[in-house]
Amino acid sequence: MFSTLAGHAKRQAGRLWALGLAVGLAASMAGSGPADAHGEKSQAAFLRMRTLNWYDVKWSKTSLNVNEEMEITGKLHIMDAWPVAVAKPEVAFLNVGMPGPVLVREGSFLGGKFVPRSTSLELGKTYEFRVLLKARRQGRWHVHTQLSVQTGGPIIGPGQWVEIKGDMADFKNPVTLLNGEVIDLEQYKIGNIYFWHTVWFIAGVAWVFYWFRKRGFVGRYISVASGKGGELITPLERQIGAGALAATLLVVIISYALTASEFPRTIPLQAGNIRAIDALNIPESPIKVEYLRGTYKVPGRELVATYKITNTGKEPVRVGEFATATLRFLNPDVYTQKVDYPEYILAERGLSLSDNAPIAPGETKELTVKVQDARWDTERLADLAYDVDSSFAGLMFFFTPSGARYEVETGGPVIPEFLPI
Ligand SMILES: [Cu+2]
Repeated sequence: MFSTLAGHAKRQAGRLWALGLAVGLAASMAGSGPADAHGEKSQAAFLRMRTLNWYDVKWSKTSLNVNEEMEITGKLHIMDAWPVAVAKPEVAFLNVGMPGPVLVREGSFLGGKFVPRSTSLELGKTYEFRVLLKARRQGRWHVHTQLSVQTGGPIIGPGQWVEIKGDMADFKNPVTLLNGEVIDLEQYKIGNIYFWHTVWFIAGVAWVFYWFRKRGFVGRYISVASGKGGELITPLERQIGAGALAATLLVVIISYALTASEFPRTIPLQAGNIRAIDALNIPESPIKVEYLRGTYKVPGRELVATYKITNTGKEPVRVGEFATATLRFLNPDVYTQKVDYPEYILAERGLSLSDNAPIAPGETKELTVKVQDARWDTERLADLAYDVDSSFAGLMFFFTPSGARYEVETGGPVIPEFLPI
């Protein structure tokens, strides 16, 4: 009996060792690769898939000089499948995810509206967005779109590498004031702030040193302890204290008056939410999609989902793409041309169908869609098995021969399929 137990333990040890080796190898390989994603990988997969979907995202440039402008444009679909763990985007802010102001945001727009403040977005709607950026710091930066939802946190969009050449010292950020004066926001009045902070800091230090120069702690302690505390402060020192107070008040009053005359009209900080953002008017899709069931492999790089799809339109349609959590899984039969999208989240051959024939007008078809790509795993969507809600969602794109495109939100609960280790 002991010998069988020992044999069993030996086999397990061998297996564990092999597993450990594989994990170690994978970890060291991953560690040496370039850092493509910047935080979003570690977010819960179901939250990434079910909150929102960025699509048609375009970066107007990926290489520019300091002071040169670029824009990121695209569409933002707020998912109907919005999870209960995240507050609805009633207060949300359109942001850009980058390591500090390597580009400055000249303007951002949602539904054509300028949105420097938080906005209110509705579930199930699609919005057009545009972010105008200006290059500031030289280097190679991964620039993401991002929507921050109050109490929910950041939801990170696709990122693209942007190369900035030149020297940050040349950066200018001119802004025209209401009175017509043009200022450079990069430098404006910084000298003034340094000057006044330094003046008062020096005055404070001088005051401490003035009192400290005589007797010090011990001498003063002895004076007070021996009952001679009243003689510690001389009449001259009292006059100097009064003079210092008067000088301080005088400087405050005069500088206040000078500043008020230099800037006679000032306004408080502008704040508050921007409501009534126009959503895109997307005509109702003639394709009805009913999600039936789905599974995904753990560990693995595969999601298989079965749908009942009805085409009520006039043209045959084909499934061309499934987009979720910034990833795009393309059907190579539909996307025959090279797609311009960041490589780390573009699975050009990531989508295959159980039946490749187009869905004819009036036809209802049960179709199994297989999403299969290493990116499903590297972007850690396979980690759905660790989440508290094993369900997915995404946009499915249908294409007609005439070039029309219909996007339909799909998704639902999926069952993990655990592979033997
Ligand atoms: Cu990144």
